Amino acid sequence: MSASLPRILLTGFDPFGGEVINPSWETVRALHGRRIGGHQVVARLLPTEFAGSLRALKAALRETAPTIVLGVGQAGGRKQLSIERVAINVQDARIPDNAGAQPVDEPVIAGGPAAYFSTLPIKTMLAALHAHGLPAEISQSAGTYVCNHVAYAMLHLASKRRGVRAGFIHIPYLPVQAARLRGAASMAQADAERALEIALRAAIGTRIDRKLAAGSID
Ligand code: PCA
Repeated sequence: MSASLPRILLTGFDPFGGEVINPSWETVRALHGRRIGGHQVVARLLPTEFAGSLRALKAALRETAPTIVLGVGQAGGRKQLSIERVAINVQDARIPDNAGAQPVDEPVIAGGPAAYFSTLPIKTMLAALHAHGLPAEISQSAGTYVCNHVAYAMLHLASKRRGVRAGFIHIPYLPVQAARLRGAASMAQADAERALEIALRAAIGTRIDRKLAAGSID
């Protein structure tokens, strides 16, 4: 790690739910060490576990002292890259996590606010992706599984550190996963890597987000 450059912490997850790879880790590990917009990227793997992910996240934050934290996760079935707007203070697991835990209707942080909004300029990031011909959307829910859990905790921890901005992006399956799943949407790893780089560059260069309609009615 360069001592002089500000750092971006990028996190990805290990495989879960019967998969043998997770596109989030494959993508962020490929960006590890890259320089983006005068920042150095540091990638860290988080386990797909409610408790373990937060332990690993806290250690990574301590170790890297980033100015930007971007969590990345797999959202199997989504058709395009999803920039998450919000993380909510709930854990409601449809399947057990990789440690066998299956919390239902528990808070991520007892006594914490109901939700945190991303502190990255999500609309500017979206517009940058579209301008580069990459399919992306704003997502109004990061779910209630480990990704939402990590996104909420990141935003909670970042809210206590001056000058630290945080957000979360879900990416679709990789083609190699979709080939087995017959009909599932996918995004090539090279596109996902390029998309994260473009989104991060947009985030670094923008303090005040633009207003751009990207809501949903469902
Ligand atoms: N996706 C899961 C957890 C780990 C991952 O990559 C989720 O969306 O919650």
